[in-house]
Amino acid sequence: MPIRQRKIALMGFRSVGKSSVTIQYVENHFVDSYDPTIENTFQKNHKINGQDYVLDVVDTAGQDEYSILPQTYFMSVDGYILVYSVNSRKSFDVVKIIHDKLLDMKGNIKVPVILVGNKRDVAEQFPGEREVSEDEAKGLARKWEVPFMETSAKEHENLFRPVKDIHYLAHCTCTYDS
Ligand SMILES: Nc1nc2c(ncn2[C@@H]2O[C@H](COP(=O)(O)OP(=O)(O)O)[C@@H](O)[C@H]2O)c(=O)[nH]1
Ligand SMILES: [Mg+2]
Repeated sequence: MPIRQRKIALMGFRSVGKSSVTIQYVENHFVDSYDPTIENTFQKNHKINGQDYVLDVVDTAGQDEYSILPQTYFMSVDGYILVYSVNSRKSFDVVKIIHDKLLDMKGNIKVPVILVGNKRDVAEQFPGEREVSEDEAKGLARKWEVPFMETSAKEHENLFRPVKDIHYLAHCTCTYDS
């Protein structure tokens, strides 16, 4: 079978851990400080049900509520991992805005998205710092009809669920406006 190539972009507010999740996922280690302004693409190979996939994982520099998303994020990306951090309400608001923009640009077709609440370890250690409950995020994911998980890039927690979820992203049939 020929190798299939898919491109997946991590998007979200600054400092939520997009780069940490990406590097933990692709290279299996935690980086404590990573240049927050750069965008990088990593490659990871996966075998899913006997099919080889090469995933291009785009770790974007981050967005805020005012960001104008570049065309390339719509045209060539197969699936999106929208990351917020469980100790930042603002970052949760930002993923909602990004999701709206994606739907808008794609003409409201179903956009393949995974919702990820990172820094779960912080909320476990300091419950008072949690600003977004798991239930609330589950509710949003249900509304969007997308997979959701809380992760910790630091504790390497739940980062292998994306393999299953990437299966979901990789099998979405995306239609692009030409
Ligand atoms: N405690 C904790 N810190 C994290 C986690 N993920 C990232 N960080 C820290 O949060 C800061 C921002 O992470 P980074 O990956 O650069 O965020 P990005 O701007 O979204 O790419 C860094 O200091 C990371 O070490 C996590 O799961 N738990
Ligand atoms: Mg980053």
